[in-house]
Amino acid sequence: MILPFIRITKLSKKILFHEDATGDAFTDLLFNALLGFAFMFFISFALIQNPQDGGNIESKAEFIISAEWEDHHPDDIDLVVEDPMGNIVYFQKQQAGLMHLDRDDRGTLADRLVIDGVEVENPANQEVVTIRGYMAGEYVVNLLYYKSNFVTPLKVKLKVEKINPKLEVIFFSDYYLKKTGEEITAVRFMLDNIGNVIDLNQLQKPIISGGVK
Ligand SMILES: [Ca+2]
Ligand SMILES: [Ca+2]
Repeated sequence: MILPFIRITKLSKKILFHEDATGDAFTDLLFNALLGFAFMFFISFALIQNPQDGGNIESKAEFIISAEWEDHHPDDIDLVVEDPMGNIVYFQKQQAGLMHLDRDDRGTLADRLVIDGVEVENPANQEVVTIRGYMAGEYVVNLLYYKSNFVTPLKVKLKVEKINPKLEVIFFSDYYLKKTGEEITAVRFMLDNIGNVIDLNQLQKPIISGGVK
């Protein structure tokens, strides 16, 4: 595709310019530069993808576990989740097995960022763990009160959602956590080998003893 283009530009050059050797060298340089730009232009177009062709980020999750507490609240709640293989995901290990901690929400800490010189705040307090592929057995979902700033208990809303084949809330409950270091088992859920929830219970199982951080 490039060769015919070269021939055309050389021809145009002869038709348009009748100059001496110095001028000819200059026009050669000029046309080579133009040719270079034309080539880069062509490559740029070749690399542009149709937005409908791809580039989609596949967000695959089978289960989503979320903990939410009051907006603008400075306290830090952590999710700690253990899978049937004993993998544990939490703030110090954000990926374990097929589980992923999407964000360690630390209350109001790190909720502010500066965009173009303007400070923007995300007031939401929400911590989310996604389970991207399930296995048969029991998952344990714990809440850890990492940082308490007040004497009144903090209300935390915990939700477990099953994504496929259709979105379904398999567990939802509110908890009141009282003090720094407190770790409670919010729910345990048992899956069969095709991802059906076959048991739910709240037998307590500390995963991070003493609430270390
Ligand atoms: Ca947290
Ligand atoms: Ca927050």
